[in-house]
Amino acid sequence: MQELILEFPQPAVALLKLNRPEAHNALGQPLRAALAARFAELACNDEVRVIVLTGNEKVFAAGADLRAMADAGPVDIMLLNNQRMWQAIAGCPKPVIAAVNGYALGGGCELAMHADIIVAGEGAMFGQPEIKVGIMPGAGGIQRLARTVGKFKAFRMLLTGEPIGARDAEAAGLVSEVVPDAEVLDRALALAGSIATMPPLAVAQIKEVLLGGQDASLDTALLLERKAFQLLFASADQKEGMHAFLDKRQPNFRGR
Ligand code: CO8
Repeated sequence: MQELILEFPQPAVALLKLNRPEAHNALGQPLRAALAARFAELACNDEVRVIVLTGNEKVFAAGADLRAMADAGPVDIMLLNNQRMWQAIAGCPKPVIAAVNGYALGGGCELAMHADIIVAGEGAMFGQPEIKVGIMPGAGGIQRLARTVGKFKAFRMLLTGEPIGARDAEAAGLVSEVVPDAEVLDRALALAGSIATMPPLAVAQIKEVLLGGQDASLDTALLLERKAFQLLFASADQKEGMHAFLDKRQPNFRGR
């Protein structure tokens, strides 16, 4: 059985489904490698403009594979070179939408936080329970969580290991929107479809500037934003978008 399923449910949208239901989609090494390979491939596929990442109706992902990690030593963990797989996702230039039903725990919550938009079902649960098994998050679960929900909510989640529900996650800024459980994937695909009609160069610049700017001073980030803004005036899509507006017609963006 394939642990990661790739589908193309609509034009310009790739759908990646985590598929290890017997282990609650635990992110073992083969699944991590498959994710990295698919993200690297989709990043270079000109037919794909948006990537949707999902699990199943019960679980997004329950974290790293505890069965595979229980007896590991530090060198085993180092040799996994996990950062390479995370980098393939973090560095993806195309928008990534996580469609989350059920548990997004540990590495699963970290995976969701690698996305740019998170659509969650009302019953979704987000948490970093690593502390309960004697470790701590190691793939951004501390830094990304704290930068997203702030110090006080992050510490509560990290030090108790207790998950929070979708509504609390939304209030904390960890989720883009909450919808009924049965509508999560459809909503994520609808958002993906809408973004896929946008000019790809502007989409890519927005993603790069937002993420790059988060690590910079405000002045540097504003400079980055200004330069990217100016650069987009070199694109055919800028001319097309503005003239289509003035001509009262739909634009046809070609990514040029
Ligand atoms: N790893 C391996 N197997 C798992 C995992 C997991 N993380 N989570 C669930 N499973 C397995 C169970 O062992 C069980 O298998 P079996 O039927 O063979 O006994 C099956 O999935 C179903 O699980 P449960 O019976 O426990 O299902 P429940 O519905 O009762 O509970 C929970 C669901 C709450 C999700 C529960 O399974 C749970 O707490 N899971 C562990 C969550 C956790 O601790 N995650 C953190 C792991 S550590 C981590 O992620 C560190 C990340 C660092 C870097 C990441 C690199 C990828």
